[in-house]
Amino acid sequence: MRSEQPRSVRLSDYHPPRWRIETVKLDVALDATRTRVLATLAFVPNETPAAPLVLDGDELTLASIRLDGFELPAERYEATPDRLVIADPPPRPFVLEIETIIDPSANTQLMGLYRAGDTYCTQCEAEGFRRITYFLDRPDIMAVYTTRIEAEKAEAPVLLANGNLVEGGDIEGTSRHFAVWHDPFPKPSYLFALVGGRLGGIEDNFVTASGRSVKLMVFVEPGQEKRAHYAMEALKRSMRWDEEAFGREYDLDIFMIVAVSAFNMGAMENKGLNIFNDKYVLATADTATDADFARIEAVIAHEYFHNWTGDRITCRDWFQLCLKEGLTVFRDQEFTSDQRSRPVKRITDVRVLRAQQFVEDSGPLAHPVRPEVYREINNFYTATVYEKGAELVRMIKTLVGPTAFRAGMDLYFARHDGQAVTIEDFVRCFAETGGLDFEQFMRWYRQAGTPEVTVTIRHDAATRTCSLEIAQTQPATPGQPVKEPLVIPLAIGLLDADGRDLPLVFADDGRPLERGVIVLTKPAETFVFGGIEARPVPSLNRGFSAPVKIAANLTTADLRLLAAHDGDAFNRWQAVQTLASALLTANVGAIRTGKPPQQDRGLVAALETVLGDTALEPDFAAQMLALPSEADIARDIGRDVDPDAIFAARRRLRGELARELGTALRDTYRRMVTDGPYSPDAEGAGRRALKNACLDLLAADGTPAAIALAARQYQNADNMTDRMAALSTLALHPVPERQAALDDFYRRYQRDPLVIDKWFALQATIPEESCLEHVRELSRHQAFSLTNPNRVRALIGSFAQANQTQFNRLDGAGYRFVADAVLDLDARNPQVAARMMTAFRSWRALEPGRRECAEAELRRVGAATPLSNDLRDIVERSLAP
Ligand code: B3K
Ligand code: ZN
Repeated sequence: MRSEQPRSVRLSDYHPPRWRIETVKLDVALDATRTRVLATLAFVPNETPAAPLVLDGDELTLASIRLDGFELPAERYEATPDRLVIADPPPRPFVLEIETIIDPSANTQLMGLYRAGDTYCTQCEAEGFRRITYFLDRPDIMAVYTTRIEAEKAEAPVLLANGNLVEGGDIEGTSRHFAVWHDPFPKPSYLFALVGGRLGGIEDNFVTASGRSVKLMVFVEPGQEKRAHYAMEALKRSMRWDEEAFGREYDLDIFMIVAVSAFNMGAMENKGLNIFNDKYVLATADTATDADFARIEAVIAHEYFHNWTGDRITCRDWFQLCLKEGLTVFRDQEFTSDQRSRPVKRITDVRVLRAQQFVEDSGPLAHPVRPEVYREINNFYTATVYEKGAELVRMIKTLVGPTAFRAGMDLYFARHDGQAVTIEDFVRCFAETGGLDFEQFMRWYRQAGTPEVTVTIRHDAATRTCSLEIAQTQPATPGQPVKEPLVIPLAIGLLDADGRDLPLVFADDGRPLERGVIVLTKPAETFVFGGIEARPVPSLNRGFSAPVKIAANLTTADLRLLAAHDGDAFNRWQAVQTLASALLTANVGAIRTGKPPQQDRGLVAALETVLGDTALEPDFAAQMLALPSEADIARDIGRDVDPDAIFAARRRLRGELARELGTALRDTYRRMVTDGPYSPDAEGAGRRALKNACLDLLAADGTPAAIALAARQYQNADNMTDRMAALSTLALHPVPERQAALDDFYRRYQRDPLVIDKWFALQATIPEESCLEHVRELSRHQAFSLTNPNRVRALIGSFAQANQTQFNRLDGAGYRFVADAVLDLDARNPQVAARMMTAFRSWRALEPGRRECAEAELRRVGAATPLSNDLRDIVERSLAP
């Protein structure tokens, strides 16, 4: 563990590399505890006079070092586990041969070379390569890599690295063999990867737009091959889509995906050799839900798209992380929108953005999309960098329009291929193709916090005009007390009483509003539209064109009209959410003050219309039925949050909807039942989503008939989606059917860790007081292991992040349990521990009693020793005043 005091790295301190490395030859002799790495590095000075050579390391042991073929005398260098310094290197190109010895079996951080089960694999982003050899471990050092791997044939019959396979065979007279891989594309060290192990696999082929044939491989544990086919299909669709949508062809002769069982995050885009958490590869109808299939498709696409946005063009430094991540998320969102339902994709993305990024942005961990300082870069792979980063790309597209956007992307690829660049380089491309000045827009990258936009609509019958008075404010965030106004592209419509869009023409000059988008740039401004007879209903921020919070003087009647008629599907959904959220927020207040709760016939009527509208896309209808989550309501309330009151208000409303909409829910449920074999496609998934949303609401007040329906669906399901949905519904009710189904589930799937993760996660989210004790017991279950990140996230992560009432128990026991688990975990895997600790990030928004308990746990963790940099950084930022 790196235990030195955290250093701060600043964007303003960036200095171009003083040395370059042009080629890297790695010779890796795999061994479970003593892997030998011989790195041959060709250095070229990048400054005159030549600077001292300072290479990064992390827990390394140097075995030997040679310069231009001669052993380097001890007085010429200084080597520690985390640095290798040659104070007086030759002022000319030279070659260093560095031999290090590493222990993959002891690597519990899962950074660098480690073992996932019996498989040797690597994870180098962000700073893991320095755990393999001493190096200039920064993304602006781009080199051509040749990797030779050797291993015992029996232990690792499969040997993989980046690029194309150039050589391989047995090592005569031994039980070992080797493989040599060459990657002709210069790349930063964080994209290096190698894999060795006993792996099964499936193979396919893809012919690129220009007719090149590419071999595709998906490697999995032997016996899991049949679960890899969906991933392979998703890969081929991704490759085709990137050619069609962005003109990007694949560039090597082979593209490989390897699924491993122990991985710190989702997947990694290493050039030509993507390494995946097996959760995002393995899927069949009986082990994966529709949501799992959709996530696999999206992650496969995301990592594949990195080949151009990340690998061919990479980041100059880690502050530019959103250059590759925000852009690649945007690209995978567009891919999914084209493969599935665009409106539903937008709704689910905005749900995630609000649930993750808005929450991050309103608490102590708020940071700009391009941070300016970090102590541990791994803590900046955040919703802000990824999801808000993607929103900024989307706004650029909205501002310049689709044609100039595509031209800007083409320019970016043409101009910067093979380079390590900055956000400015990226945005400049669109400034040029779109003919726009992006100077003010750049504030989006620098300013943290979610902007608030207030809209006041006024109609003047005498002048037949409608005005929108719009003000924007930027909340203060840590280190940024004062902010400047942003460029906010707001897609809007004005609806007449029948819900039809009125033509939008500016009152002063009769100019039509282009593409339906007004662009805010000032703290306050007014837009006046003419030729409008009666007060229209405004539809604001259509398609969520800007990642902002909107407050407008809309009436309940306005919202009902939007819910029923808005031509923008996103805002139809938003209107229902706004209605439900207003009601729930009011009722939380009522519950806390002992007043009678309110009802909203309008909401019931709106949902009844949804259920009765057989022309609606089922997946979209399912989104309309889903009430704001407890976390959504907590976020809307914003301060003095009482999770128990939120839970009670939400439960009450769900019960009411079950009673009021019973018949419609049952009819829709029946209408959505399909016979015929399961297929994970969007259409079938949509029908199941609506069916299961109906089931869950029907059962909300726990009537025996609905519980029986859920129990039957559980038993009769021929796919994991329906089985898991029924189990999740049962999990909310303390009925005997629940335990029976949970026991049955374990019996059926006990040999399948990924499925048992669902079983852990579900039990960790049961909103009952006994949950914590039960989670404690499960943490001692034979299927649980603190050494596997998927198990940890399933049980402890779900409890901390998805069980609002029990994590936030009044007695603080939920916080204590999670803090203890985090401390345990920190000693072995700081990255996962730090991520888990972010569950405390909203502690200041809680009511005083809980706030005090959560703060005490943060302080206790902060005072523990030893503590990793990762965890210390999260705790200290969370507590900073
Ligand atoms: N680039 C990786 C994430 C690496 C995280 C390092 N802590 C996966 C991705 O975003 O595609
Ligand atoms: Zn990514």
